[in-house]
Amino acid sequence: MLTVVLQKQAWGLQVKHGKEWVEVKPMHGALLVNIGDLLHGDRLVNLITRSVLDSTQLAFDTAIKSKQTKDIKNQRLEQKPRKRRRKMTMNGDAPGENEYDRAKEVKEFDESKIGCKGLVDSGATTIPRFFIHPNTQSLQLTQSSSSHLIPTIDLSHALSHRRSEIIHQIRHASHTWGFFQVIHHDIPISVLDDTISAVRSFNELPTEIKSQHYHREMGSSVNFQTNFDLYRSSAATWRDTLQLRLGPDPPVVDRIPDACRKELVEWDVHVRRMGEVLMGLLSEGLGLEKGKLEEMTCLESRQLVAHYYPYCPQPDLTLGIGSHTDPGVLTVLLQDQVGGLQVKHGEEWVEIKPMHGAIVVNIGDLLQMMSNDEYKSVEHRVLANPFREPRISIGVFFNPSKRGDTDYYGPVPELLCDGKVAHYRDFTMGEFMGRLFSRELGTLVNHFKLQRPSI
Ligand SMILES: O=C(O)CCC(=O)C(=O)O
Repeated sequence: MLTVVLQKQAWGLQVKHGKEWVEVKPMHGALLVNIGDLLHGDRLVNLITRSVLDSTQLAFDTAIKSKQTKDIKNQRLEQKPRKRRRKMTMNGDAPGENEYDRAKEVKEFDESKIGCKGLVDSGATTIPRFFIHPNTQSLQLTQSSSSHLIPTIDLSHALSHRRSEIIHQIRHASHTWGFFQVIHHDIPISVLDDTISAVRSFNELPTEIKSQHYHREMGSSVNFQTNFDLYRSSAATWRDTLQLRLGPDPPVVDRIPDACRKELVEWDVHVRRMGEVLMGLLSEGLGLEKGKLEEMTCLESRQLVAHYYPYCPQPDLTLGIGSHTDPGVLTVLLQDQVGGLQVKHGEEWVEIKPMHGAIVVNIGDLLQMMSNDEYKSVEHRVLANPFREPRISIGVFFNPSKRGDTDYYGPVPELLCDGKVAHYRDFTMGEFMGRLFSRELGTLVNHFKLQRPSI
C-alpha cells in the first residue's frame, strides 16, 4: 500500500517519470514515501522504482513496507503462476513485433520468482526473447581457441622467503592480464568444494522454498534474483544469483539461506584472510608499504555473489554474464569445473580454464585508478552454459568502506613522485557510485581519466 524508505547518503534509487529514469538524490534527514498498487488511483500514482544496486552493493538503504503489502506479497508467493504468464515466459516463441511488450514480460518473469533455473525445470527449449542479445555474431560466443593461459601463481611461503618472487609475479600478472589464479593459498580444497556444493544445494531447492529469498528490496543484506540489472540492461543474461553483503558490518546471518549459511560465512573468513595477503603483495608490488591498501579500508567492504548458471537451451543467443570490468578494488573468485569464464587479452577472448583447487583473482576499476594504471582492470564475461551440468561461481568483491565527502580516491599520491603524472582525477565514492549507477555493466575508468593534450 505504502512504502517508507530511509535512504543512506548513497546514490542508486531511481524512479520512472514519464519515459525517464530520474535519480532520487539522497537528502540527509529526509524520508522517501511511495504509493503502492493498492493506493493507485487517479490522484495517487504508483511509479515504477528501481534500485540500481550493483553487484558491488555500494549503496545501502532500508525500506519499511506496510504490513499489508507484505501479506499480499506472501499470498502472491503461494499462488501458482497464472497460465498465461507461464506460456509467455517459458515458451520462447516470439510473438509478432507489434504484440511484444518487453517490459511486461520481464516483470512477469521477475514476479514469478522462478529464475532461469525454473525456466529450464519447466521444460523450456527456447529462451524468452528478452534474454536474446542483439548482434550475437559479433560477440564471438564460442569456446575460446586461444592457447593463452592466465598466470598461475603459487602463494606458498608468501610471508617468508618467496615473498619478493611472488610480488614480482603478481605485479606482472596484474599489469599484463589484470587476472591471475592462485594455488597453495592455505584454504583447504575441501572448503572450496563444500562452498560450491552448498551454493548448488541452495539453487536446487524446490522453487517454493528458494523463491522466498527472491526479491530486489533495497537495504537487504541478502537477496536472490536473476540479474541485478534485469530492468535496465538491453538483454538479460542466463544465471541466477544469491548476493550477500559481508562487510563492513557483519552479515545478518539468519537471513542467509540455511542450505549454504555455514559454508558462506566460513568462506568469508577465508577470503578476507586471503584478501589481506593479496593486498599486502599488491601494495608492495607498487612500491608502497605492505599495509597501504588495508589502511585505505580496502578490505572492509565485501560483497559476495554466488552465481548459478543452469543449462541454457540456446547458448548461442545469450550470455551467462555480459562483458564488464569489476568496479571495485579486488575480486576473489571461486569457480567449479564446468568452465565458460573468459577474459579479454588484447583482441582475444581467453578462457580461464577451471583448475581444481585454484582461486581466480582480478583487479577492479578502483585499483586500476589508485595504481595509476600499473594494474589493469580487464573485461571479462561468462558464456551461457551449454552443458546439462550447472556452472557455479562465487565472487567476493573488496571495496573501500571509507566513503565520506572528504575521502578522495584516485592515484595514490606516493606513486606520483619523480615527475610521474596522474592519469586520473580524484573523486569521492559518492561521485563514483553516481557514475556506476547510471550505466549498464561496462567499465568506469574512462570517466575519470584525465585527457592530456598530445605533444
Ligand atoms: O561467474 C564468473 O566466473 C564471473 C562472475 C563475474 O564476472 C561477476 O560476478 O562480476
